[in-house]
Amino acid sequence: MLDSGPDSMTQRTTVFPNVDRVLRFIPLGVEEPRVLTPTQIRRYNDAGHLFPIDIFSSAEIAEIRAYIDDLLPRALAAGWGNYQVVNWHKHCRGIWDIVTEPRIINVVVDLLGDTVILRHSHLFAKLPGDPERVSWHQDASYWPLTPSRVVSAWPAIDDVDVDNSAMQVIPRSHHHAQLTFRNSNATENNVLNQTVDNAADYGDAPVVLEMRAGQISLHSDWILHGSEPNGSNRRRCGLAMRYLSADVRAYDGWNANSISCRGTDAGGHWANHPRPHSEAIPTPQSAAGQLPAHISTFATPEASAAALGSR
Ligand SMILES: O=C(O)CCC(=O)C(=O)O
Repeated sequence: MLDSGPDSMTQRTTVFPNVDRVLRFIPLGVEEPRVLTPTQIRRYNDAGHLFPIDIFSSAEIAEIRAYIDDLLPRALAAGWGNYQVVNWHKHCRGIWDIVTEPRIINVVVDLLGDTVILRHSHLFAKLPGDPERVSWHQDASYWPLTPSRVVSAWPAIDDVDVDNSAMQVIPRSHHHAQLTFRNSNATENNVLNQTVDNAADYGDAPVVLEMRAGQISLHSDWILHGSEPNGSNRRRCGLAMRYLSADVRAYDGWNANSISCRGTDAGGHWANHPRPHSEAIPTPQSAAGQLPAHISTFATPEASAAALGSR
């Protein structure tokens, strides 16, 4: 947990006081969806999430899992933490292929329209016995984007359930737009660094996004969500992939890591990283400054490697 300030009691509403942003949920959905049904689009807009959606066959996801099984120990050996595989679509061909998977983009097109940008990717590999949680938060609160209208797709790389701490959401909380939050405190073991207190007050009862490997969930950048420490002896790995339409604007260089996945970014605002040639992972030194400040350094590579061994 990266404690980003001395005070974890103060309630705040922004970490970007100088950026003028449209901070509310904007309903999504195209008129003639091709993959999602109108009912599913309504459910996404009403509840702020949608799951499970079948994408990868069991053979396909087994191949992806084998790829991650190889990548993760290499990342840990290089000095990265298990929550620090961020934007590796710029370096690793296999990650690029997942985030640009046409069947996933087809789903996202039904929500965002014909132009889809992947803004960033983040592997959430919760290791067996992993003490870290993801405290209740709203993604939009972390990102200097306007209007904040991001769809996250989260493919389950392992089977995810209550026991290995699947992600949970507070349905309908996205209708509240920006909520107050505080800096997380060290005892929370938060992977990130914001915490919304009393999350249950802002929507329906929490829903656990239990899925079979190969399925994806979708969630709005405004929905409250998080996950508990992993008390099981099974890994719980998913790749969070953040999509938006090209008309969204990013500040502070948050347009630098993207891929234009579908359609044309007429304004050229978003970077368009090509498919990497290899699986070369970055060294922590060469990537200095590229990791967003809210990604924890709490899990040491040593602790991660020890836990990984028990998978
Ligand atoms: O994987 C998790 O436990 C949390 C992921 C998350 O916060 C996100 O995808 O926005």
